[in-house]
Amino acid sequence: MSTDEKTTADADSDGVHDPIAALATPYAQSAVAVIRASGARVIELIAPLFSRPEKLRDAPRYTIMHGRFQDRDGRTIDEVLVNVFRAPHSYTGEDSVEINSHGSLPVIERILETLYSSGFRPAEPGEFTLRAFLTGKLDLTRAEAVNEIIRARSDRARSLAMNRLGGSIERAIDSVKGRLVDILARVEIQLDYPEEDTGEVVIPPEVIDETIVRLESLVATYRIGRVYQEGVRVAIAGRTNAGKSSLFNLFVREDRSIVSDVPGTTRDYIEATTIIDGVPVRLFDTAGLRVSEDTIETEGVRRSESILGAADLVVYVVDGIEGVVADDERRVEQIADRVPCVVAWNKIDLVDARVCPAGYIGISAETGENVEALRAAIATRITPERGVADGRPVIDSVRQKDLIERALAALRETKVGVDAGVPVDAVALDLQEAIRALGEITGEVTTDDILDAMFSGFCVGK
Ligand SMILES: Nc1nc2c(ncn2[C@@H]2O[C@H](COP(=O)(O)OP(=O)(O)OP(=O)(O)O)[C@@H](O)[C@H]2O)c(=O)[nH]1
Ligand SMILES: [Mg+2]
Repeated sequence: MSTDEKTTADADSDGVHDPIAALATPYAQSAVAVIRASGARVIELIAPLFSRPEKLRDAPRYTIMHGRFQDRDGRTIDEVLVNVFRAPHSYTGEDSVEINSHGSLPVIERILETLYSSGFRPAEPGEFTLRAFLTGKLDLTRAEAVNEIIRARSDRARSLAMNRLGGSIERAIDSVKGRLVDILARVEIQLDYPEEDTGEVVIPPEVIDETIVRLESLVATYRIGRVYQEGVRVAIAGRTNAGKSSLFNLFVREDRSIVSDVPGTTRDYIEATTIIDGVPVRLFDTAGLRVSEDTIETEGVRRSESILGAADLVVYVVDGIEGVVADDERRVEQIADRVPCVVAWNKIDLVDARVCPAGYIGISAETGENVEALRAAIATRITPERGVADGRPVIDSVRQKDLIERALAALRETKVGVDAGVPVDAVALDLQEAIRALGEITGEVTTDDILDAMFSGFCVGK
């Protein structure tokens, strides 16, 4: 290990227990605000600022107390609830205090000022969670999951992050790593004590193969994690007057886009977000695709084409009254060449649904008839490996993905070496590299730079 690396055991020697405090709720007027403090001597430092100092000092492991929070001159700032969590029974693993005050901006400011002039310093983003990691309460995958829950943009993303917070990634990595460590240990004994007759130590190729398969399937889940977190871009396209804006409004449940019987109503694209089957969707209504003399409309069509170019899925709407024309066929073909495309046959309230061409989903954007079927068709195309994601660890961190890939590269090298009969000491280096990369995922081995990069993406107060 190089000198700037640390393990969880170093937390004390690094002096990370200095008292920190921060607002954990938004800086805005609200019913209640939560101010969080953690570190050495927090209870001692806060006691003189509370109307019942002795009670606070004597509070057992987790206690809620009602009283007044005061400035250093004993003037009451607000009536508060103070929650005491004694180490190690706290989020950070240190002594911690949470002050629930009224969610008033002057109250929040005065309490923070008082804390900052009484021995606390403002916490850095993610510093409470960093401490939880340093005191061994959370490994890095769970620490990342905390941030992923906060940032979840759909219920599905939340549930996948909860699964990670429960340790699914940590367990998956540890179980893979454990087997590699066993092999390496035997190899190292042989290298360190060549005079001992340990028998010939071989790296079992089947274990390497199996580990590669397991890591490959874990890394493949990154795509699933991303879709649920970042969402997808869905564009509604079609000729003018097909009913694109009507459908757009139906999906976003409000009259966002202007609907009229004048062809060329939508001249620029309109964007809104919605959720389809747990996936956050950026939905785009586009200008009807047609050749126009009007320069503004032509520009709108150009923009719409570029939106279509960047979409992950296109819903192509045909006006059922006019039917599918050659222009539609050409465009659908062009689009489907590049991205998944769902085709809808609109206005079935006016036309006989039986004439709906094969492959098209007959809908009415006006009455909402059969729009659920369209929604379901969109869902199956945008939610990847739906069943697969259930209960299985799904990664959502580029850091974890990169490290798994690093471990995989090292294991593939190991395999090449083993297959070619390379001496075991040379192969051991690749194996060590794989173990090291896996250890970085959970944070067993880490550096300040890695931690800084990771926790700076957190909210202050978390
Ligand atoms: N009866 C009926 N009318 C519809 C339906 N969908 C849309 N319309 C009508 O068709 C006309 C065009 O609808 P829009 O949603 O503005 O069509 P658009 O595709 O956005 O048109 P442009 O923006 O001009 O390209 C409006 O008068 C809508 O009320 C439908 O399912 N049934
Ligand atoms: Mg429109």
